[in-house]
Amino acid sequence: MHKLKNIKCLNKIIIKKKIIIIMHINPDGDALGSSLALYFFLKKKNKIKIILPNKYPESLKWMVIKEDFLIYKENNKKILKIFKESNIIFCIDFSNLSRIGKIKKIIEKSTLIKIIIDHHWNLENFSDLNFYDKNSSSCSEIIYKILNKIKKKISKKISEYLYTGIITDTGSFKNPNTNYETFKIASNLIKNGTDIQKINDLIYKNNSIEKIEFLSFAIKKRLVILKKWKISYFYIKKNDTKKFNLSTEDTKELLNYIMSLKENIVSALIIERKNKTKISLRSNGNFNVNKIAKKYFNGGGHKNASGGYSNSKLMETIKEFEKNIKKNISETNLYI
Ligand SMILES: [Mn+2]
Repeated sequence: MHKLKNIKCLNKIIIKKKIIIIMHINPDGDALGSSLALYFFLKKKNKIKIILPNKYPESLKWMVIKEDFLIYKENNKKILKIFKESNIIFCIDFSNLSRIGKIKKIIEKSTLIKIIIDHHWNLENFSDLNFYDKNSSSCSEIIYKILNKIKKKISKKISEYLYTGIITDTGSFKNPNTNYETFKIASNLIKNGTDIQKINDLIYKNNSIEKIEFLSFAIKKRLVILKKWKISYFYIKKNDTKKFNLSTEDTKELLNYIMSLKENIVSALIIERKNKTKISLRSNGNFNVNKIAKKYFNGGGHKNASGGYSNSKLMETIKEFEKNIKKNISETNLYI
């Protein structure tokens, strides 16, 4: 990972090229932050387009730029043309083609140079060059390391995008993916001029009334706490977010509320989608949710944070989830 050879190779090929930067579906702060940091870094010497499979959440609108930004759902013909004319494609914050919706087919057929920069667990072998580190807190952290090795001074603007990526993916340095390197890099980004107060306000003081109303609804109607088992979870039905004019990305932070419950072992967010049910799992201490995600939900991740999906309906998935978690908690004899 981050072999000097790879970085030198990258440095050679990123001049006078037509470049596509693409991020995963339902983009988050890290996907947008690392993509935009890379965009501003490459912009002087290359022509670049940033492509999103679907729209970003309203709460992250402040990160978005007007030019060179295309959403697949609204510009699919134009995007096909861009793919034909480009030389390089950067896959940012994903390394599995299942994460980009319909664009998957275009990338599979394309002969462009494909470069992965990512930290997710499910790396797929489709690229020509990889900057992959599943122990990295965020994609932004990896991009920082690359830019730092290329030895260009990292501007304030780029630093702020990377800082945003790091704090959103680590939950402001609270999640288990936070480590010594994360703080070291964040501190360098602050040294480069990042206005931490401004970024914190944009992220944490940016709630809409709808979001607070949704939170209140979810706590009243969609929260299950199994006290005896120290399990708590939210389940979200297909139309729940629509009623509040929100996207699925806006449900993510529900997990933070239940993770803060004293002595909680497992927290989950179970979301009904079109043809499947998505599940995000978090645990405290030694309980390994990665195993659960792998074994029962076609997924994976890390010991304390992982996710997956089920092809069953919402209520069936909830049943499966409860059954399997209870079984595993009993087996590991965690507290009984
Ligand atoms: Mn990320």
